[in-house]
Amino acid sequence: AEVAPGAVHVPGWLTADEQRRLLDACREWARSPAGMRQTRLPGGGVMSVRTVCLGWHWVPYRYQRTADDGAPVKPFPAWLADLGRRAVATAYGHDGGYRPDIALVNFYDAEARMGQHQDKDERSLAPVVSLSIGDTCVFRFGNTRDRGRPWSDVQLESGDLFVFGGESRLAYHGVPKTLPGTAPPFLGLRGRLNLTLRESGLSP
Ligand code: MD5
Ligand code: FE
Repeated sequence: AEVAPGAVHVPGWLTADEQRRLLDACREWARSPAGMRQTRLPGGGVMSVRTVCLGWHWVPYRYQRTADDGAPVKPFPAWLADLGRRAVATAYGHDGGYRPDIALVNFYDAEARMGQHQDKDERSLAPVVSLSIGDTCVFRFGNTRDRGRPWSDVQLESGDLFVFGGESRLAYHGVPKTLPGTAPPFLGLRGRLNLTLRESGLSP
């Protein structure tokens, strides 16, 4: 369903097998070195979400080659780029030559939230592909002007695909809450994982 221009929600896009395989991959990526960490903000705060990066390592508010522990960022696998192209083709009817080279894997425990923000640290305005696994969340899709209203709250469930491109690429958005205990039992996951695939626009 097209929620706004360029913003397409495809509920239940990932099969149970694909969700299990992505979860296994995330568990591997989460391991040190260059593993999952809570991002420190310049103002002294710490994000409640835990994040591991592939391809390029995100620190507020830019991308770098090394993780917080000084280790090289984990590679962005070719199979994940293929999945990203299939996702864009599903949402838009064609993949537009999509070549993602960054993945941010966010883990939300029962208390984690993400405040309203824009994703503007990429030099490319190619779409962001979002894949959800585990607990359902409330996703707040806002406007391009500021953090305030109007917004619409959408529930994202395990297996859902969301593609943010075109006019929606720079919309404010966040995750005001998750719904603990709603993950499908076959996953054996407490919490929520979200993978976002992006094009950096940086040289390889
Ligand atoms: C999440 N992650 O559920 C979300 C999904 C992040 C982040 O926000 O920055 O890691 S990505 C949602 C997104 C990306 C780009 C544009 C828009 C939404 N949007 O225009 O609403 O953990
Ligand atoms: Fe974001």
